[in-house]
Amino acid sequence: MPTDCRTLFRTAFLLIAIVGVVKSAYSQSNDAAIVDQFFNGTGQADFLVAAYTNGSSAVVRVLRRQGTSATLVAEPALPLMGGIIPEVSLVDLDGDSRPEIVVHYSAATGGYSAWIFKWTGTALTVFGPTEMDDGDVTTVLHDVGFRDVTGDGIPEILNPPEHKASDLTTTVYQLVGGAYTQISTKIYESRSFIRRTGTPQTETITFDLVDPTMSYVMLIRNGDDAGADRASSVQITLNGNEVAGTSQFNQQVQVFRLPITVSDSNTLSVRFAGQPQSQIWLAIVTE
Ligand SMILES: [Ca+2]
Ligand SMILES: [Ca+2]
Repeated sequence: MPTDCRTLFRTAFLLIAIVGVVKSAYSQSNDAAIVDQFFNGTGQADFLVAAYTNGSSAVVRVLRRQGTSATLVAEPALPLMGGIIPEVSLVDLDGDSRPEIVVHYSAATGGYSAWIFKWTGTALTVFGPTEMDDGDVTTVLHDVGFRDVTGDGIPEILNPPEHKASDLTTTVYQLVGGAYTQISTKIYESRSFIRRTGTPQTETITFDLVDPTMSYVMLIRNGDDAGADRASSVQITLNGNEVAGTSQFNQQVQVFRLPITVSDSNTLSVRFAGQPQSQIWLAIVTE
C-alpha cells in the first residue's frame, strides 16, 4: 500500500476515535458538527485541531494524539465565536512553513464568520483581524479567501462583504509586522481563468459597478497561488477594448496592474492560447 494511503487510513481511524473524545468533552447539547485535521508542521502528526459548535456558541480545540485517543491541550476562550457547520482548513499565511488554522462557521442567516488561529507551541492564539465587541474579541472576517495580491509570496486575506450587494466590496488584509492591517485595495469583482485543453476559447463575464467614475485598476495575478502554471499567451478585453495582451504576460511577472476605464455594465473577455492549465486571476479594484 502506498505511504499516502496508509497515512490516510491511519488518519481516518484516528479521527473516528478523536470525534468521540471531543464530543464527550463538550458538555453542551445539540451539537451540530465537528471537523478535525492534523495541523502541526513538524513532520509528526501528533496534534489535531477540532472546531465544534452546539448551534450557537462554538469552540476550537487543539488535541494531542496519544495512541488511539487524544487529550485536550488548548482551547481559547472566545465567547463571541459561534455559528453552525464548522469547517477547518490549514493555510500557511506567514510563510514559516507551518499552517495557520482557519475556521469557518456558517450562520443561520446564510452568512459566514471566519476565525484564523496560530499555534504557538503551547497555545492557540487568534491571528486574523478582530475587533472588540462589548469587551470580547470577535472576528471581522466572513467567507474569506487567501491570495497574494501584492506579489511578495505572502497571501493576503480577502474578506468579502457579509451580504451580497453591488455596492459592497471585498476588503484586503495584509500581514505587516506580524499583524494584519487592512490595506486600501478594495475588490469589486474577481475571477480565475484557466486555459483548458483543445481549441482556445474566449470566456466572457459581465459585471456591474455602482460608481464607474472612480479610478479602477485591473489587478492581474499570473499563475496559481504557488506561482505555478503561469500563462504566457492571454488576451484580455474589456467592453471591446484590449486591456492586456501577450506582451504583458511573461514567466517572470506574477502580479501587475493596468488602469482601466469602466461603465455601469461591463463585459470582460479572456482568451488563452499556449499551455493547458496555465491560469490567471484578475480583479477589478480601487486602490
Ligand atoms: Ca505559518
Ligand atoms: Ca502578499
